[in-house]
Amino acid sequence: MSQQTTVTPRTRTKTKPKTERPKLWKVILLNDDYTPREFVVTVLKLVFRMGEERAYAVMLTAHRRGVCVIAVYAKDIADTKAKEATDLAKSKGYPLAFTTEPEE
Ligand code: TYC
Repeated sequence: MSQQTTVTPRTRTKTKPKTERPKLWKVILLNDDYTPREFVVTVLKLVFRMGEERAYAVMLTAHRRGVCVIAVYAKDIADTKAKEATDLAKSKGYPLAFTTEPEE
């Protein structure tokens, strides 16, 4: 008389909330043979809000080693600042360039 019902327990696929932080991006200063040292320092102070001493040290590192990591930001900020700094140099006729790359 009484009907038997089979209850199949539902396997719940609970999605684990992903709270991974978005990657940070490095802004990298590239050396060149033409941009005056003082102009590099000015751009670092203006765009990256560095003090004179830090800006000078960063400029010197890029000058000696070819590149120097300036700072890390969220991707859009890193891209905007790198472009702003590169454009500023371009507007003065200097080949000074900044690039971005993701952190490990
Ligand atoms: N190498 C340049 C010079 O001798 C100065 C310079 C330093 C340029 C750092 C770019 O990222 C740079 N005038």
